[in-house]
Amino acid sequence: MTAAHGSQPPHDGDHEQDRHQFETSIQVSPPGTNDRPLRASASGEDRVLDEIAQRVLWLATSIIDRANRGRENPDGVKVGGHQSSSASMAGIMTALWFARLRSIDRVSVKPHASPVLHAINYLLGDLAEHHLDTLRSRGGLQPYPSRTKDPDTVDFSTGSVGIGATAPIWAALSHRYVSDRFPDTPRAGRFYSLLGDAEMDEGAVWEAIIDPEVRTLGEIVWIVDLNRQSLDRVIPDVQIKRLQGMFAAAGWQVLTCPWGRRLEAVFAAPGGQALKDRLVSMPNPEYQRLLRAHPTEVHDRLLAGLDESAATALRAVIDPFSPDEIASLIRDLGGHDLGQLVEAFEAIDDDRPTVVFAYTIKGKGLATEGHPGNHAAQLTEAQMRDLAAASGVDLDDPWVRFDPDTPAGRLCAQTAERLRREGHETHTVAEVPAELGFSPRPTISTQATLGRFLSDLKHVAPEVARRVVTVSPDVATSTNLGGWINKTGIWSPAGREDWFSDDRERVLKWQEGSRGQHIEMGIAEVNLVSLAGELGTTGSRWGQPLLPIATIYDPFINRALEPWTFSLYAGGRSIMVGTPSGVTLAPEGGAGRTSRSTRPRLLWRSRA
Ligand SMILES: Cc1ncc(C[n+]2csc(CCOP(=O)(O)OP(=O)(O)O)c2C)c(N)n1
Repeated sequence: MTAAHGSQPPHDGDHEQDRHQFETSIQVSPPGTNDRPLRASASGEDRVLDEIAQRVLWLATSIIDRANRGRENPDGVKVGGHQSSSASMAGIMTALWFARLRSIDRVSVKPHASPVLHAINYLLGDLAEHHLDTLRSRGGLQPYPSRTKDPDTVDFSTGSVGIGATAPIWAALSHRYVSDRFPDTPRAGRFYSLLGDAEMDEGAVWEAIIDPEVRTLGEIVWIVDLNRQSLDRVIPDVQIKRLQGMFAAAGWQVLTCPWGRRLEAVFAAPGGQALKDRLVSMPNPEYQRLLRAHPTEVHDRLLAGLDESAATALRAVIDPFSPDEIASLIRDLGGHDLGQLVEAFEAIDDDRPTVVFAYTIKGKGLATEGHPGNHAAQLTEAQMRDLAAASGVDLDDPWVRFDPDTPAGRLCAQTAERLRREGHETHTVAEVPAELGFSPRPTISTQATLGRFLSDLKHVAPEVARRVVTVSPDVATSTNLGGWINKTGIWSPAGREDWFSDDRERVLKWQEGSRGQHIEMGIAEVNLVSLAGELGTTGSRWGQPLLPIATIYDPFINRALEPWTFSLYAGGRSIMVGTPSGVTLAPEGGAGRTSRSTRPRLLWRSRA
C-alpha cells in the first residue's frame, strides 16, 4: 500500500505565502521535533498498555495524515483534522478502554479526538480497515464523533463544544427515568465524558453541573484532558484550584492526576520539593515554552529568575540528570502515565459524580508537542516517517493491527470480548392518533390548547400517553401542564416528601416520585433541550422509546435552538412546544411571546 503523498497541486513561492497568510487554521510548516522522544505515554512502565497507546497514537495521526495527504485533492482546499488534540488523549483513552471500560458503559469523546476513537475501534475489530482512509470524505468517517453517521461504535455525537460533553448527564437521567417507568429496560453502567479543558469555558457545562439532580448521579464520570491549550492559545492562568473548587462545591468527587510516577518519585526524594515548587508555580505559557526548548536548554530555563538559595536547592535536584533525562522528566504528566490513570479510575466513587483532571500535553509524542500553534497543524511526511519509526511501523503500510499471539494482541482480543454489547428487545410506540376529537374554541391561547391536548391524549390514546414525558424549565404551570402534572405526577430520581399533600387549597399537586411523567428543570433552557434530546434516544439506546415534549416560553427557544438542533443530529427526537406563540396572549408583550418562525433554522445541513 502506498500513500499518495504530495498529491496537492504545487505552489510557487507567492502562493505558499498566501497559504500561510490566509489559512492560519492550518499550520502548513509545523515545528521541528527538536530531539524529543516521540512517545504517547510518559513512564513506560505498563509495557502492554504503553505499546497499545503508541499504536493508537500512530493510527489516529495516520487517519488524519491520509485524509490530508493520502487522497487525491484536485482543488487543494483544506481537509483538516487535529493530530495534536488527538495525541493529547491517546493515553487517557487507551487506559480507559483497555483497562477499565465495561460493555454497559457509554462514553462521549471530545470532538477532535474522533480519530483516537476510530483507532481504538479498529484495534478492537469494530471498524474495517477501508474506513481508515475516509476521514472527512463524503460518506466516510465523520470529522467529529457521530452516533448516527460513523460506521463504528460511537455513543455520543460531539462537535458542538460543551453539548457533547454534557450529553452523558442527560443520557444517565433518561436511563433512570425509563428504567423507573419500564422495569425491563436493560441495565446501564457509567456515563463517561472525555472533554477538553477549554470546553469548560462553555456555559452549557456549568448549567448542567449546577442542576440539583446532577450531584446525585454517581454514574457520571468526566475526564478532563488538561492540556492547557485551546484552539488559539495557551491558557494564560493556572486555573486548576478554581476548577477543583467549583466541582467540589457542586458535590462532585474531584480526582487529579498532575504528575506521572517518575516525577512523583523525584519530588518525594530529599530536596525534590524544590522541583515540584518550581513546576507548580510556573505559569502555563512558561511550561509550554519549556516543552518546546531543546533538551540542552531545559536546565537553565528551570533555574531562570530564581534567587540564589532557590536556585541552589533546585540545582541539587536537577544537576544529576542529563539534558535528555530532565527534558523527559518534565513531560511526565499524570494524563500520560497509564498506570497512574488506571489507579485514578479505580478510586472513582459510585455515589456522586466524579471529575478526573488529567494533566496532558497537546501533541504528546508528535513533533508538534506543546507548540502554541499546534491545534490544526499537520505533520510533514518526514515527521510522519519519524513517528512511524518510533512506533515500529511503516508509513507506507500504516494500518497494522497487533499479532494476536503477542501480549498486546491478546489484550486487544480480551478487551473486544469484554466490551461486546448484548442485544436488547425493542419496544414500539402505539400508533399516535391523527385526531383526538377535540374542537378548540375559535379563540383560544396556545397554552390552553396544549393543556387540553395532553389531557385528551391520556383518554383517547393511553398507550401513547404512557410514553409521553414532559419537561419544562420552571414554566410547567404557565405553559399549562398543570392538568397533566395532576394526573401523572412529577418524576424525580430519589422522590421527595410532599409537604402540601394535606393542603386542601392547593390546585396543583406537586408530588415527586418514581412514577411521574413530568420532569421539572430549573430555568435552564440548554439543559432542557439537552435532556429532551436524550429522552428521545432511549428507544435507540435501550429499546424503550419515549415521546418527550419540552415546553418553553417561545422567545427563549432561540437560546436553546443550537443545542436542540445538535441533539437532532445526535439522533435525539423530541418535540418542543413554545407558548404563547403567534398572536395569542399578545398581552405578554415582546419579551414574553414571539411570532418569529424558527422552522428554517431546523434544517440540518452537513457536507460529509
Ligand atoms: C460551541 C463551539 N464553539 C467553538 C467551537 C470551535 N472549537 C473547536 S475545538 C475548540 C477548542 C477546544 O479546546 P479544548 O477543549 O481544550 O480541546 P483541545 O485543546 O484538546 O483540542 C474550539 C474553540 C466549537 N466546535 N463549538
